Amino acid sequence: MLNLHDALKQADIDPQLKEVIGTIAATCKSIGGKLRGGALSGVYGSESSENVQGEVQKKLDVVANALLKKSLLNNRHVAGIASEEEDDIIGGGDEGRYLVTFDPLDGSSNIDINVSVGTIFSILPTTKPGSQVTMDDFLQAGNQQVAAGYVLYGPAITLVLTTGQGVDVYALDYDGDFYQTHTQVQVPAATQEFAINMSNQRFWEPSMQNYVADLLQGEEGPIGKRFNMRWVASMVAEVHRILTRGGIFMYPFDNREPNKPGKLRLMYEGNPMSFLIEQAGGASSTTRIPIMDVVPEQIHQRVPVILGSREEVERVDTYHK
Ligand code: AHM
Ligand code: MG
Repeated sequence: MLNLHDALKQADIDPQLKEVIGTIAATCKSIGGKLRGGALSGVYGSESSENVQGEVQKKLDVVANALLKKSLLNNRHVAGIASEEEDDIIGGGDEGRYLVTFDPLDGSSNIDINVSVGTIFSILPTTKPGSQVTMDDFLQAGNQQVAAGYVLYGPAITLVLTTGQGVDVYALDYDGDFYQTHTQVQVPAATQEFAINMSNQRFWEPSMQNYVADLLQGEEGPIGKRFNMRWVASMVAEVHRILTRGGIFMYPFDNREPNKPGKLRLMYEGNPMSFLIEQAGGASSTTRIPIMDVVPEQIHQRVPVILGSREEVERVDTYHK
């Protein structure tokens, strides 16, 4: 069985990019170690601080962010980082050719209850190698990503990675190495399973309300098939389920806070997950355009996220035409 190091060795990508991916994987092992210890690791509970988006930070949000920040800024190939838990971008080495954006601990509401959470990352090329990074360097559309992935801290710790040549899955073994368990994962085009937080129903746009109402009508409705529903409230777990057996995940626009177009963030959640899903043959959309075509205006920008099995994502787009 190939470990991550040997799999990257064989990959036809820039050696510097391999080192950046290696750094992220190694750091996620440490984050996984903290989660394994649960309450014994002292990472349950909240901090008194809020992040830049006004969300109360969990202790593990802060710990995971600090670990990734330190290891990535120590990697000379990293020109800069942006994190869901940092107010601003942070410059790295002048010689670095890669920018890393990440959500250090996604699904924070699940930490204290011992349910799956994850780390999500996206790697972009620098637009001006050799000079200090600026915000403009980061504000690239998702279609510029050179790699993306996540680590799911569930019953197994799983790394899922794309470098634009399909999607590979690795499991963390007891000896501390990630080993490749699946290559070229494919999302089935059709599905009978959807994921959405139904408690927000009244805040959605009418077209989204209509689509979900039709899903609920099952074989008696216009879609003509029965659907099952799942909601883990950890995007990493939902995307992993979809990569494994298909499905559609939706965190659409809602008018609870009209100045925020959705809950999820483009640079740390929307783009990397869309890159993975599309590399596995699935689709992603804001309901209007492909997520990876959105040109970001702000680093912490939010975006409506619809992704998963192609047939269903296309159906959502049709409801919004
Ligand atoms: P977080 O980055 O603060 O953890 O928020 C993102 C998470 C996603 O993992 C998940 O899909 C969503 O928020 C769940 O939101 P809700 O609690 O509204 O159902
Ligand atoms: Mg998140």
